[in-house]
Amino acid sequence: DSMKPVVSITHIFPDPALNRLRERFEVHYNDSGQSLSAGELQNRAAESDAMITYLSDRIDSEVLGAAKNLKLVANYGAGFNNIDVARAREKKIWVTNTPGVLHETTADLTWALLLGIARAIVPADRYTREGRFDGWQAKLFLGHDVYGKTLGVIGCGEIGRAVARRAVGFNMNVLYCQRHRLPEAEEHRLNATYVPLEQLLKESDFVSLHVPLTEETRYMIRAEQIAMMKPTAYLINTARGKVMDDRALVEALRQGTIAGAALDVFENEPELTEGMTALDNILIPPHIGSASHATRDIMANLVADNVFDALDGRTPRTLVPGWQA
Ligand code: 8YV
Repeated sequence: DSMKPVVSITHIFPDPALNRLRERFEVHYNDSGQSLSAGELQNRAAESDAMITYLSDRIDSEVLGAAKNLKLVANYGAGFNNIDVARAREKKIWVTNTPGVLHETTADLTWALLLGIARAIVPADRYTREGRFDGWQAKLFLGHDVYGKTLGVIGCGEIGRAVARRAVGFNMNVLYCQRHRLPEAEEHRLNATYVPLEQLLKESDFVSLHVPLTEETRYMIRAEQIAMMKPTAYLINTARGKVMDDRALVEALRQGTIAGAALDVFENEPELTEGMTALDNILIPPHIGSASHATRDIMANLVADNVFDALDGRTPRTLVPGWQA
């Protein structure tokens, strides 16, 4: 039915939300598993009433410029650094993301990485699988303790706070830094202390990144910042790759400047920085922070809700901050 509004989905999308959309709209679904090219994104923008995008789609001024009836770009994810929000706003195209639904799952993964790297779970597992375990040894895979240590949370939004909250059970001292001091972060359940970045880097045993990628946060962690950390400390990035300099990290891990790192996101994702895979003190899952069955369905349903809002003439429920401003 050519009268139905067109909704383009640029990448693999969960079935329950996909089916909801198909009941009402003409859905152009890219289920190839490959990202669309810039030219293809422009074609989608030209033909669609709403577009559902994911982090690898660059929704820049050219793509937005091709739009004719486009009312909404609905990003399947909390981060939306892939979208030129200012340009969209100029063109009166709404932009939404998925806040409020994936922070707990991403905090779970952050803790899986934190514990996993501190106790060398992956190399230890590999050792057993390789048939090398020939009896208990006092010095086999010695790691560092987690309980009672200091956790530094950089960026205390909903993900950072969910990470900090989990630290209470490990009896940790929590430091946080971000643009503004945050009374919620100091409430009893978190008991986090606001400190400058430099102090957080110097005093933390685990440093975890939870800032969005913006002009302010791009490359905020470079060689100089890594050098401030303790030689026994670990760095965890489940935020965005370009918040840090991965080459400086690889070099620091080689030199023993810090004890280890865990990255769920990469500077030039999906490419890896040279030398990364040769290191044993780094964990590198493939951007799976929000990847639980339940959370991905909830995210996709929120994306669909935003599409229904926009195409039924309501203001979408989770506009990105820049759009509301
Ligand atoms: C998304 C993420 O799955 O929410 C984010 O910012 O990085 C992930 O949860 C990914 O961005 C796909 O769009």
